[in-house]
Amino acid sequence: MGSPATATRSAPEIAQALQDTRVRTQGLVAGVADDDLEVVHSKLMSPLVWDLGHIAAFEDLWIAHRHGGLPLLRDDLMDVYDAFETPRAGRGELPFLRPNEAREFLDAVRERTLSLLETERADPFTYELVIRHELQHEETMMQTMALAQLPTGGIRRDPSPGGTGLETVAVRGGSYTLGAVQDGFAYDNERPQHEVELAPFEIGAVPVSNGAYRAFIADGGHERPGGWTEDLQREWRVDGLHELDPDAPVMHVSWYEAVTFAAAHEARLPTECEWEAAHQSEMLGGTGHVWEWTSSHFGGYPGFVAHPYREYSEVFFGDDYRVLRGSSWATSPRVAVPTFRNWDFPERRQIFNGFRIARDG
Ligand code: AVJ
Ligand code: FE
Repeated sequence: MGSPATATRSAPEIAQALQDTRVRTQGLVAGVADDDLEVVHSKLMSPLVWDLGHIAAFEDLWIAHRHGGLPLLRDDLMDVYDAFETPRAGRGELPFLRPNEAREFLDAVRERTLSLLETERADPFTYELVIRHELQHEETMMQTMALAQLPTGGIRRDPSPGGTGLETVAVRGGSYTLGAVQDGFAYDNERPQHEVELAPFEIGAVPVSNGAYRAFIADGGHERPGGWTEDLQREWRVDGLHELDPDAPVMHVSWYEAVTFAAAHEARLPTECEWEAAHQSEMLGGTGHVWEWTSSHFGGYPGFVAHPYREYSEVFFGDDYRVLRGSSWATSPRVAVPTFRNWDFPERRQIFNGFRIARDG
């Protein structure tokens, strides 16, 4: 897990962060042929070039249009790049920009962004929103690239933390203050900061390793009833496990697999409150390798207030999603703050997700 990003304030700092982020985006796709940018590699993911156009459209909407009061650069493209209106599955058929057009669109939007930054009093929140949005889409693109077996622009997994993930550390019960402080950038779902009362618990010293997971499968773990709901096919990640580094955290496992593994080890998943409390207690090893499933559903903290980017969190609250905590090898340190909450459907495994176990203390 990276150190929390210091709040960006001055215009030169913002310009630098925008630039660094764009260099990272361009580095990711630099070695990808135009055909591979345009094709739908997985029905779970957008074509990579859609992400590029969407990054530009989002930046123009928030900076030049909403913050600067200018008309949109490409009003005609707003529906194509509205993630909420157009689910990923249908994006292959959209009239999105071709690779060269998307690159030009990114440049044209950025030009307006930078000139606004010089002439207007910059609102750091909006710029930070745009920077982190692009960084998050970089990870989305890396998921697509991993599925398509395309190289991820020099960004690789870190060396393994070691450990099986079956060893646990004890965390004291009591009161913990969770969520993001009032100052600085945070997503609305990280606020308000609030107190929770936790019973003592144990949590995995590191995420569960490939080796421990492989032993579980070899032992017939995937024959267990597990946490599957009836409408979901039992789908286990059993192939190719022997080719993986046994000491690396297991990756691309669904929430159901994680729950079943934990139950087989007389354990459970941590709640997201437990995860954050353990992180505060400086007990968590091996963070920053994989997103870690928790048992928690995604919802608003007590007193939740949606921020102007309403579609970021609130529309996903409810029983459909599970929260993941921490960050993966593909997450920018600027995004990977300890209060950050990620979420996905429990059957999903295309993200860089693993898990650690927990037990009542
Ligand atoms: C926080 C990773 C679940 O990809 O759906 C990007 C991030 N939101 N653009 C997602 C996001 C809008 C979001 N996750
Ligand atoms: Fe987005």
